[in-house]
Amino acid sequence: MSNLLEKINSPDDLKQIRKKDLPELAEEIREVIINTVSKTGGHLASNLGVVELTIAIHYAFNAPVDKIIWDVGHQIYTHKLLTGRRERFQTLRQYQGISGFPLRDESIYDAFNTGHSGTSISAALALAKARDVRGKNNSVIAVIGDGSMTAGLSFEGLNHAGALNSDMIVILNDNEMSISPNVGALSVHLNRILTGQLFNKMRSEIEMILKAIPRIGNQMVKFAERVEEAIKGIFVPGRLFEDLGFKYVGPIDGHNIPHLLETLNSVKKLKGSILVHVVTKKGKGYAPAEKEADSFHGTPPFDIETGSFIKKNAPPSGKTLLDLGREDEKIIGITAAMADGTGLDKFAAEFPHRFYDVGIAEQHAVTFAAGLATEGFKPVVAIYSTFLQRAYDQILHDVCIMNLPVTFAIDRAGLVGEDGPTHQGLFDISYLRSLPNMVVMAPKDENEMRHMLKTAFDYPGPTAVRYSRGSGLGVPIDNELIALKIGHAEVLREGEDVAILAIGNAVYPALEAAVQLELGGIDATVVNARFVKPLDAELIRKLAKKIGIIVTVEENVLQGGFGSAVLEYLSENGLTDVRVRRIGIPDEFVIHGSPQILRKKYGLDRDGILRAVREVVGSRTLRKVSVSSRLSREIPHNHFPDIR
Ligand SMILES: Cc1ncc(C[n+]2csc(CCOP(=O)(O)OP(=O)(O)O)c2C)c(N)n1
Repeated sequence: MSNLLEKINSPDDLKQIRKKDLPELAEEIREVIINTVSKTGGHLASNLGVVELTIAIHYAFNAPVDKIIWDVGHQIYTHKLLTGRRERFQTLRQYQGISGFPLRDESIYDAFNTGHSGTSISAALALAKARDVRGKNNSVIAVIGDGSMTAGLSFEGLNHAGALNSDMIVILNDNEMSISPNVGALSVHLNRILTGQLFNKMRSEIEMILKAIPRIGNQMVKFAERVEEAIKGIFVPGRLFEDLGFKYVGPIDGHNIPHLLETLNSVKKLKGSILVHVVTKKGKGYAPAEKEADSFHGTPPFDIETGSFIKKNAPPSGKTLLDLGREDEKIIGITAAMADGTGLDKFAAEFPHRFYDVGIAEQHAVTFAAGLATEGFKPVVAIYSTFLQRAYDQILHDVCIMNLPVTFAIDRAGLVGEDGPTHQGLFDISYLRSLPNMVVMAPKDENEMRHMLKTAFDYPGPTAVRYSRGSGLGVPIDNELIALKIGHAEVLREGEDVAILAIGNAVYPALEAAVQLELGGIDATVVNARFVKPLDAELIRKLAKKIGIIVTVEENVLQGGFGSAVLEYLSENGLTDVRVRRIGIPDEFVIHGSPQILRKKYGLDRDGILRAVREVVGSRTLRKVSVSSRLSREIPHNHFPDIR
């Protein structure tokens, strides 16, 4: 195979490749993507589906003068390979390597940072308007999947763009999949367009056959046309988009480069808002990903030969929600296009009538849950921390003000890692604890998570249980689920020199640090805080008075987080002579990298906690304490397994 890709360092280089060689380039790109993602993990299936489309876009348009905005941005690997990041592609998603998403700081070809669904049309419209104001004539293109098109924000963008009729192009990449098969009326509409195309094909074939019938053939064709007129509304393709003010073009085969080029070269000359409907196959060109596009949507490293994953574990919350669902038929599971990732797929399989995948519609998911709660049900919204951000007003306005018993099962809270700043779950403690009525908890391990979810369902108001990504620490699991006492922490270790108050997955590193501190003559109390809200005020008061030095540890931003809650309590209760050190994420966005590396960077691992405690305890005279190994036996070995 000649190496076409090696010659490409920019879209200008791409344009030197002969059109007839572009399919070969597509195959090379597929090979590089499969090889790299098999080692780094990443969004394989989505990327394999848009190789030809991306080549065609860069061939037809003139980036970076023409602006391309990738919705979600997870499908951007071919774009990266064609825009000067080929040599660094092996570093994909690694700490200090290239990002798996568009980053303006990384390349002039990345016009807008993305990560969450549905932002591309609004952003593209803005770039189009800015262009108009400046009197320029570059193209602006938003590339958006059919899954992301279901996001409310996408419709807001379409609605505004159609009304302004600005010159912009929306390329709808329709693979009939979100992460799982796409859901909702829009997906039915798109499907109908495709069926309509089949109908058109069938129609011309039938027409030919009828015309061939001697004498009555032409009459029958006329009759058929009249029938067709009657059902036209059903089959006018893209009617929805046309009504929203877009010119609809399509559907076209997203793997046929000549056809794509012809279409894109034509539409770039058109005025107004254009929607190009492109049909692709998710996972195209790699059989295991074509077959199981959902498993290969976001994949850990895998074996190319067999397509088996090196490690892929189900989130333990899935089984717990299923167990609780069996106990209480009022529990309703709700997810926003993340049934698999949140483990709700198990619940869905057993209770299909008590489960809703609402599509990429977090706001709707929360208000829908609130409505069900007013009717006496116990909805659980299983969602990732970062995506719940989008539904903040719904949590406030529709759940908390009415004090409704909606449970938020918040997965991927804390450092999520390789997906970078748009995906880290570092804000939920802050944004939830400020809401009246909300109870906020975080378990130290998967066993406690089970009890917390039980606690949540038993509580008559809104609750949030936030836990980190992964399959858990491998601790023993209690069969019986018991509700915890709201607002009560767990003292894991008693020492007199310093009190370490840790929350969630920071608890075990804090315990490990305490073991090390003991070796160095510092005797630490370690508290598993369990609740961010309400805090265990009585315990904190006691520790403040007795020990006088407090270190808080949390995988959340420091502003407004758990440590802030402790400080607020101390300040409001006149406990101001306590020395406090907060460990957490400072006032910055956390880039991509493995959670292990990031924990080290931000001092959230054992050594970081150790250092911080030593600093804050400082020169205070230390008593000699006997070395004990009792705790090290209690700490699970693998408490931050490198799982996804
Ligand atoms: C607001 C938000 N919710 C959920 C996600 C998680 N997510 C990432 S990609 C994806 C599916 C997107 O489907 P589509 O746009 O059709 O792209 P495809 O992967 O099928 O190409 C989802 C649900 C997200 N990125 N943003």
